[in-house]
Amino acid sequence: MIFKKVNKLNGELNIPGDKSVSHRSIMLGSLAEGITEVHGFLNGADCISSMNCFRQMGVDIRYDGNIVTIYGNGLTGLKAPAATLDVGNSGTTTRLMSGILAAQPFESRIIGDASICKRPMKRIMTPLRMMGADITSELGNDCAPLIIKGTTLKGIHYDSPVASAQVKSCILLAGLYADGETSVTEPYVSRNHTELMFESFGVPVSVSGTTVTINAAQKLIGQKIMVPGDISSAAYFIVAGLITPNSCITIKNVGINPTRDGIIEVVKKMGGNISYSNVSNDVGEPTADITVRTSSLKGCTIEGEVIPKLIDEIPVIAVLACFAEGTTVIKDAAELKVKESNRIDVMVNNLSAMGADITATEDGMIINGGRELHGTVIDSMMDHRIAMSFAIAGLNADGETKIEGSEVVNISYPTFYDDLKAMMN
Ligand code: SPQ
Repeated sequence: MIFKKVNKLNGELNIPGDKSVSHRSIMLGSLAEGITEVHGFLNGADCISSMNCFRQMGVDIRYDGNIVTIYGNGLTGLKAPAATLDVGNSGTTTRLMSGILAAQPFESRIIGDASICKRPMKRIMTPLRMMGADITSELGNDCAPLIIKGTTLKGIHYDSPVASAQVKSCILLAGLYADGETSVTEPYVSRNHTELMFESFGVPVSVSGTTVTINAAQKLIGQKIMVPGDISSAAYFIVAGLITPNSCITIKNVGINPTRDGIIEVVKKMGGNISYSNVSNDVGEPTADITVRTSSLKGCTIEGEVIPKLIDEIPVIAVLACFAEGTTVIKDAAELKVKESNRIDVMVNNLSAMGADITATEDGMIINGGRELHGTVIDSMMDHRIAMSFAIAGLNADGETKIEGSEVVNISYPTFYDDLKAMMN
């Protein structure tokens, strides 16, 4: 796919459903009693992987392209899958589902694509084993394929070395089945969609600072879930509206959960013209329409507790920083190295190739903004967030920006290019 400079972007759009919430709706709906109806489900490859895995375990999940209807099997009703569970490219499916599988009365095997087979699984294997789980990495490299022999679990307290919602959620899902109390403390609060959804399915959750505690559940009760628009997907349009001349973009019904809204905080700190309207707290996850306008931006430092609140937006924030006056420093973000690609190296190499002044550090990057970008060939490394970030950079660079592997946006935002094109009219 090729991108060229545009001189304006204007319009309104509805962003697809939140990926994190969509995954969790499939998992909790499958474990619930009764029917769970999911509105606004993200029809992206990762969430479809979750759906197919639970179908393989005997859950009747129907999707008409609009509403997902899950006829839950109850906490103890999953069936042994007849074949290996394939999670595709989805880290969330791998890690969250492992917590559930650890407690089932059957053995399962998880595989995924080349990227999944390189992502670290020790971070979930360690706490799950502390709970009594039998989980092994088939190749002995602490990565997938994983073999999980379900067994009886006991509650633990786990001090997580990383702020990771996938680690936290894996332990909490295992905790639904564990004997006694299960709690997780994180260095900083990570996204809390699992906790919010537990509460709505009838599982009490207690939160104190960065510690979350639950007890074994008796049952989950099927729910109606309204999935908000994904702020991680909205981020590309937020940045596009800020850096492209003569632009005004309104993104409707975006999830603004305070554990996910770090990009808004950063945009405000950089002096961006961004505002909320139609703020709603009605449906479990808060939402708002977000409007952005072309802005003069200044660099800033992004570090500490805001990092887990914008971890997936850092690639596109790096693009934003190239269009700000002065220096932007991103720290405490070493987690970027273990995503679908090494997002520090891939951003630094590709933005450097476009002419940006950007340097990689151990746990982030330093960007001196204000240099003109020029088009080049970008290898997406089959990472959806890299492809979308460089589409936005390409619309603001001289010459042609060619993105290889551009189809990878299917993972989280299948209609991304169409939605972007609609802003150019
Ligand atoms: O599911 P996957 O592949 O891990 O997806 C990513 C993404 O960019 O879409 C990360 F690469 O999002 C993660 C996110 O980084 C989704 C997630 C969740 O739903 O719980 C939590 C974050 O990961 P982590 O490792 O910080 O818990």
